[in-house]
Amino acid sequence: MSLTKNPNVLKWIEEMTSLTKPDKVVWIDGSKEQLDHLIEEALASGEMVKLNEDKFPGCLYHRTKPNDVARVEDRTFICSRKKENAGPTNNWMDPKEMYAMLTPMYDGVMKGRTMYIIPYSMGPIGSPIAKVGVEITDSIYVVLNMNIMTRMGAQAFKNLPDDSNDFVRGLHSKADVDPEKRYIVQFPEDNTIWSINSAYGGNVLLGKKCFALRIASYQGWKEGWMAEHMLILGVKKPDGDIKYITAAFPSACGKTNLAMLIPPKTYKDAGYEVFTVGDDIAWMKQGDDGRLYAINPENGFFGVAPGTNEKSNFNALECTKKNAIFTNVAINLDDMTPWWEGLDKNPPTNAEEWKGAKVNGKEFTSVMGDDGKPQKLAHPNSRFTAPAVNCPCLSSEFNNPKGVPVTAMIFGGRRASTTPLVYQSFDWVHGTYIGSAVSSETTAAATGAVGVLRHDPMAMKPFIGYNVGDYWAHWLEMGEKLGDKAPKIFNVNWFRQDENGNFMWPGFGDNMRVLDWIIKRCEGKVDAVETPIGYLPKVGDINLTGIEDEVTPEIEKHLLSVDVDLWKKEIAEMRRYYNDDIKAKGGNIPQKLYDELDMIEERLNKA
Ligand code: GTP
Ligand code: SPV
Ligand code: MN
Repeated sequence: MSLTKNPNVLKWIEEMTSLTKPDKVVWIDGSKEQLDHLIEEALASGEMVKLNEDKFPGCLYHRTKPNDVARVEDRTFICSRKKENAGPTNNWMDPKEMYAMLTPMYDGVMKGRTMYIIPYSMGPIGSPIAKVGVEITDSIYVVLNMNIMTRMGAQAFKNLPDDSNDFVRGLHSKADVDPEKRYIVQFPEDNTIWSINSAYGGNVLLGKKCFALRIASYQGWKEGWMAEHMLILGVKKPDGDIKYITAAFPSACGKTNLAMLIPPKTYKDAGYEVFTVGDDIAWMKQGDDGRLYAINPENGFFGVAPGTNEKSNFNALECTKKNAIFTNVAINLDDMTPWWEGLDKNPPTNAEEWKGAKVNGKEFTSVMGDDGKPQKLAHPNSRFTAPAVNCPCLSSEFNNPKGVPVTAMIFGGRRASTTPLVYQSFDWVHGTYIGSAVSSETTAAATGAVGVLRHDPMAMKPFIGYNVGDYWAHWLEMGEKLGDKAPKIFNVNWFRQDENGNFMWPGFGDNMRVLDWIIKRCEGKVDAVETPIGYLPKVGDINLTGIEDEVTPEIEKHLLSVDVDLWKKEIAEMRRYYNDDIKAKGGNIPQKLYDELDMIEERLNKA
């Protein structure tokens, strides 16, 4: 029985059904009975494994194919009608050709399978910023994850008037999970996503990267709002006032960790608290008062498991304790609990690693992989899917349909050298330049080499659904619209290393000290040093109470220094990037960004 009368939805479903030819069609209404039944089915088929009901009530385990463990950027396409609208950061194919190539692959792909139709809302039901999607899939894993990550089921259609065509059509089939035939395709002008031959996370939970970033960034450009790869957090100060901050870091560079930060003792004692609104995606619109308001379109967290422990991210660990799904971690067979590197120092001795091989944990860590490194029990991009309601520090504004007002925006990445701990842009235009200049050492969140420095503008390189030049111009337009109510823009780097490759900044909870400086800057309560690259903290203005032993005056100076020679190289590389990687390949870089580049270079030459 269908859950809507909307003729546009029904017509599309009819077309997709006759294309994929499932044995059975099931509308996901979101009821507990229906979900319980699906879980039973997935347990019976082995698709999901039940974890320890006492220690991890309602939690499930899932293993993907070893060739299907991360986003596949080389197989991800933006199919706008004109190639120049996809721009230099995206793979492109003519939509007609793409549909023609994929249609035979979908033809009859669901024979012998059940088609699940998942209506979902990105954003709180009733929010003027929220949008509706419908995902068709042949995977129960997708249904169960979408149930955590979105507001799913019949409720979603409350946000879609019966005559509306404003919903995103997502078609997913795991097909044969053949990596050679894997395609993740966005058709921004059709509000459509087609994903085939994967059953992993960001490739198949179509509400997340495909809709909430690639399609939504395009919609935001057309409709005058922003969809960004940003966490949203609130810092409550001792005076009770809460300041909201968003931060864009590339995949696996610390968004979930910062979003759920626990302040160090000196801040807790003073009365500071941190609340999580979102850990990955922000949709932002100008409010009636002229300020920028942010909602988290998601309803759960799809977080990196390795490295998550009681000390590094207590709140994230708490999130995973009930009704969560674990993907590609290891299982301790003694008590059916999940395990990953960095959870604790006791790898299970009777375990199954992420590929399913039975291992003795202590012995296993001495087995060498193809890369010549000791094998891990959990895949480096193994993840937990956890309901937002589990989060001990979830913001009371999480479901606020208006969103939260943004005071500051932060960019960052993994940079072993060059980039200081924190600096502030001179203004919005300079901040936009800083966003365009984000680069970071690659991680396991996407397939390909790890640890290579690459440009990742606004941490959105894999997610901008249109021409990056137009995207930067849209940032500048938003700044003009917001005027003096625009959030202040900062850059941070938690990953600066010493000559032995050790991180120089303790990070995690101690990042609160940097947030404190950022807030004080926004309030005009602290001075700064004007440098060629922006405003830096004066030595002594970052509160180091309690970590003086770790962050010695020498380290502090180093973290807050601008090495003019390194920065001249950085600027030369940016000019090369703008010219060769963007402009020469069809990106229309706004003149204002070139002007910023010139001004920074001039300041560096004078320094
Ligand atoms: P996506 O979900 O892929 O978008 O990732 P994310 O940006 O949410 O990254 P996450 O918070 O999951 O962190 C990824 C990795 O960075 C984990 O291994 C963390 O332990 C590590 N990390 C996070 N914050 C810090 C920090 O302040 N310092 C250091 N050294 N490592 C950090
Ligand atoms: C990321 O890679 O930025 C993620 C995980 O948040 S995924 O959903 O796979 O994109
Ligand atoms: Mn992400």
